[in-house]
Amino acid sequence: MSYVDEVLRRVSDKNYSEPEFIQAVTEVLESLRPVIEKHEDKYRKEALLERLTEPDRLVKFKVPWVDDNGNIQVNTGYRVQFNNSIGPYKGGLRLHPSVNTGIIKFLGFEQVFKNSLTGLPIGGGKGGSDFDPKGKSDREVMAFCNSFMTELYKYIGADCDVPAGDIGTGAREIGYLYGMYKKLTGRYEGVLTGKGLSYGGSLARKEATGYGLVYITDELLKDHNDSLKGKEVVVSGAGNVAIYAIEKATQLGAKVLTCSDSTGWIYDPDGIDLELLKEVKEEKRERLTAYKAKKPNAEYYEGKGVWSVKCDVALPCATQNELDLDDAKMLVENHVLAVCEGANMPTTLEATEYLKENNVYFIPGKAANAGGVATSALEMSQNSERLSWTFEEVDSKLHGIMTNIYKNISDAAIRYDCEGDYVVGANIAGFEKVCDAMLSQGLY
Ligand code: NDP
Ligand code: 2IT
Repeated sequence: MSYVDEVLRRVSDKNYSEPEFIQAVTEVLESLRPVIEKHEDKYRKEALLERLTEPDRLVKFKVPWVDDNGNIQVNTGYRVQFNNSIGPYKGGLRLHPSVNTGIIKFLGFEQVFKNSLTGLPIGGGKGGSDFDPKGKSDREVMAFCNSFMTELYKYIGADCDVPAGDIGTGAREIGYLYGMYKKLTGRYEGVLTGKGLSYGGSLARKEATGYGLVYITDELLKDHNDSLKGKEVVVSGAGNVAIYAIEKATQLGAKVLTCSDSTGWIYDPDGIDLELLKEVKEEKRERLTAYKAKKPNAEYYEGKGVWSVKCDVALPCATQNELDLDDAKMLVENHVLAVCEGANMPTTLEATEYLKENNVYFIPGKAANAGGVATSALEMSQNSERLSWTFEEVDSKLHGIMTNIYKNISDAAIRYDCEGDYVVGANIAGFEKVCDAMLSQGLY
């Protein structure tokens, strides 16, 4: 049996109750076949793939807090420190009821390759909790964050592990977490990113993931003698990534027709009204029905459905496995040109295969959404030198990083005779640096 098959079987057997983790590992190892085959004996002897697919450590802890009715609630907190061979662990904290060990491990594993692709010195980590911030008062969110940090602070630090935002964790949550970290340790350091601008945050971090996604999408189209200008774009999600992807796509001359949340979706024939969307989601934390109420010309539908809308470019920006084979078939039938992932692993393995077979350009999340964590690393640099850069400075560095990622994943695919396969390109380009660093540092 080939080394890749051996390790895939081992990972599936060992982690049988973690389907998302198995899915993420399968996608990466399948792409790495040509690289591994070249050095099969050496890598097997080094147990390189076993070491790569086993996190350095995973902490799981109790998070008790008191709700507004005086009742005690108990959630589970997680932090996975997956691989720090190229830099301190870095990755977000997800607060969503669906969070479990397998979800956190899949996200941590993806983060290792994504962070490598940024070209910056950051390793891979992820964390979170099954706590749901939706519908909670600010006081309840603070009570949860305080309790979460009283355990998490033992494992993190500016030079060791630097968490940030993800689903359900935005500026409000990062602020409460930072306050408690400071109180517990007495240290004012860049231990979290996505901080507010008044206490060490970076300009353009809020916009970075969505902007970066659109920069790389535009780069892809330009490489194929096209551009985003005049394109019709379908976006899923209505959170941090979706909002700033809509903003940048609109600035570059595209028309964004949709957005969605977990209860329904909007089709706006005039193009999504960004100011209204920000008011509904960022300020008032409302459902998308509030968008429809203020914009009668838009259509609102319950459930999922954005992939049925005819478009040139699709940007999934909500959550994992939100774009399945049936959705891919609808997109292909409607002649979609490109699918670029703003979320982490939003496209199922079958849907990805179908899109690629039908010549749809496809950029996987670990490359397409890397602008967020890259800008987090820029926030860490600013904190270390105790300076703040301007919006333009950070944004232009972000643009440069995304252009570079596109070039690297495109070149890696060409080197392995897979021109245009950006999944293979991203996995190989991300892997090469981590592999080299792991082998250089010996067994640890
Ligand atoms: P937010 O919490 O800001 O927004 C998430 C959006 O997706 C909301 O509209 C939410 O709807 C929707 N959503 C979440 N879960 C589901 C679900 N199970 N079914 C349907 N809709 C869902 O998160 P972000 O925008 O930060 O994150 C979106 C994606 O991007 C995630 O996959 C995240 O891992 C990834 N990502 C985020 C980065 C960042 O910098 N924030 C960086 C790189 C990747 P509702 O409010 O109704 O739950
Ligand atoms: O998935 C991701 O890359 C993030 N949620 C951002 C992580 C970070 O450290 O900024």
